[in-house]
Amino acid sequence: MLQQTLLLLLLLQYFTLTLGQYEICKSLLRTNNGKMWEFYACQPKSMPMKEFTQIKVEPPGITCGNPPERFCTLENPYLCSDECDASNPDLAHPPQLMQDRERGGPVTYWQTITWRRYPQPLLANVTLAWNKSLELTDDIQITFEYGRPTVMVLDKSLDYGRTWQPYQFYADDCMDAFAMPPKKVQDLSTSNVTRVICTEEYSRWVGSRSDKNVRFEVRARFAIFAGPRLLNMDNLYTLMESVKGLRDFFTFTDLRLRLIRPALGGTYVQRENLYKYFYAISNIEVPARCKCNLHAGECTFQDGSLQCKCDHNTTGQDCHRCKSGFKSKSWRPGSYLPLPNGSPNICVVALLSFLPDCECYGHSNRCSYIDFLNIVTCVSCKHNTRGQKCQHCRLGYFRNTSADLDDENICIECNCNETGSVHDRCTDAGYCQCKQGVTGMKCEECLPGYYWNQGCLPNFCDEELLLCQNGGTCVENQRCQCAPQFKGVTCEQPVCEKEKGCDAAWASYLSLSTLLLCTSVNHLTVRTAF
Ligand SMILES: *[C@@H]1O[C@H](CO)[C@@H](O)[C@H](O)[C@H]1NC(C)=O
Ligand SMILES: *[C@@H]1O[C@H](CO)[C@@H](O)[C@H](O)[C@H]1NC(C)=O
Ligand SMILES: *[C@@H]1O[C@H](CO)[C@@H](O)[C@H](O)[C@H]1NC(C)=O
Ligand SMILES: *[C@@H]1O[C@H](CO)[C@@H](O)[C@H](O)[C@H]1NC(C)=O
Ligand SMILES: *[C@@H]1O[C@H](CO)[C@@H](O)[C@H](O)[C@H]1NC(C)=O
Ligand SMILES: *[C@@H]1O[C@H](CO)[C@@H](O)[C@H](O)[C@H]1NC(C)=O
Ligand SMILES: [Ca+2]
Repeated sequence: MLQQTLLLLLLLQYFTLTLGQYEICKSLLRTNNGKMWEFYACQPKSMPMKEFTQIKVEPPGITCGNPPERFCTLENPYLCSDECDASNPDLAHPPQLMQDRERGGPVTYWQTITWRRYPQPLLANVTLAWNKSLELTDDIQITFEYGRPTVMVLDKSLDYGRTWQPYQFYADDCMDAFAMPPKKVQDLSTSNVTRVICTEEYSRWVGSRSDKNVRFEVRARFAIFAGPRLLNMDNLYTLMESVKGLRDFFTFTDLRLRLIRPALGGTYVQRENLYKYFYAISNIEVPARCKCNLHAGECTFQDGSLQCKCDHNTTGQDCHRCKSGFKSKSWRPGSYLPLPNGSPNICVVALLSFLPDCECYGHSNRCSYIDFLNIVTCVSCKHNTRGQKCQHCRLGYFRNTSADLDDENICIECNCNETGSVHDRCTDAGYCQCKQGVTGMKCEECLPGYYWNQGCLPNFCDEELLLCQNGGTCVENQRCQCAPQFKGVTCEQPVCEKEKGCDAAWASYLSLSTLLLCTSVNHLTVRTAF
């Protein structure tokens, strides 16, 4: 009897999580006016995502078996018969054994080298990538053989691995490892359910292989809203819409396990037998669904990537855009509310205005009728467009000819160089009108024979003009740098040309002494005169 009740409860739990709501995106209704579609918010089913994972382990050489290596176990450290050998399929422990299906066969696992370099830390990263935004639907469960790590961090990324943030810290002593007080998910409440905590639940040595799993608790977090048996999922869905950051908390594109210290089997590391310390993971379970913004009921694996099968005239990997031609309103995600079917927030054709023929290619949703011209024209065209149908680009912009007319980025800024161009407008092909001597699409370069100085000025001197005289050199096409004995714009004047005594000195290269000589000769001359 008790067993039956338990089974029923388990079944109920299973059904609420898997069958649930929001399964279909639309249905065909018969009405007095004929058939018509009715649309609903919809999301794909939860799947075991481990099958679609790209797994990477770091640093290189962390996987055991190259060269072959012996290891011992914590339970019986003196029985060191096990061997890891990457070249022997029966004894190899490559990373893909974390995601294989064992189907009741022997347990297969990835294993690292042992901690033979103690006291250097034994660090390893396991990165799981999906190239797709996913939403957790149940606990992440990582199964460790030969003991769970005593210090570890689970990180997540929301941007395909560009940036990372901690998801949960794990340690046998949180204060010691991370200076964080230990918490349990049961300590969380509705106000702080998205708090990143450090937990000691999954890191302690339990003396046997009985508890192998490390969890990231999703079910227990859901239970804070939906009750211990997750019967009130409506409440969870309602809060998903209203509590800031709640949906994002369960969203990710990549996960990373940072393994920091292996199982010790006791309080201290025994230096005399370091072969019993290593990491071994046999399975990583990630139950999740594709994030499709409530615009898809299915998610498929094609061309090596998960892909939402977008409905509601949306498109994109996460159904995060309106299809072209359906942009009369801006895109919005579907909503879980109102219960039970939610709001689909579909993308609609750009033809919904009351005025006839109000076509603005999605750059405006308002038209006005101009009486004396007898035309309907779009008003307040957005995205830098203008024109009766928002079909032209504003001055200072040009049209991207490969983009659809309803593309938000159809108009590209001319971006003419302020100093080099006549004005900020450009041709249909994006060419700016340049001032004299200036060239380049944006008028940012000088023609040959010109140099840049607040625009392009004709070269004063250059190798062809050979303007600098008497051994002077041309500096940046702008001025002559004269040899010491000469001056003038083109170095045409000797430095002390009137003094006879300088004649001989001009041949000399010593300018300072030349000057001194000139002055002393001067004095001399004056004195002799008296
Ligand atoms: C693991 O990843 C972190 C960044 O998340 C990086 O700082 C660290 O160096 C990596 N560790 C190893 C052993 O590659
Ligand atoms: C990621 O997915 C997108 C969209 O499906 C695809 O275009 C891209 O090539 C994928 N990238 C990788 C690295 O698989
Ligand atoms: C979350 O909030 C509850 C009370 O609302 C508090 O008792 C608990 O300590 C908080 N948990 C964390 C991890 O801050
Ligand atoms: C999407 O557009 C097509 C073509 O106009 C239409 O038949 C279909 O009903 C639309 N679907 C949705 C969900 O709006
Ligand atoms: C023009 O539009 C196409 C298609 O949307 C796009 O791939 C391309 O990058 C755009 N070109 C520029 C210069 O923005
Ligand atoms: C204009 O072009 C010049 C020369 O290439 C460059 O130094 C300057 O930064 C440009 N000005 C702007 C606003 O881009
Ligand atoms: Ca396995």
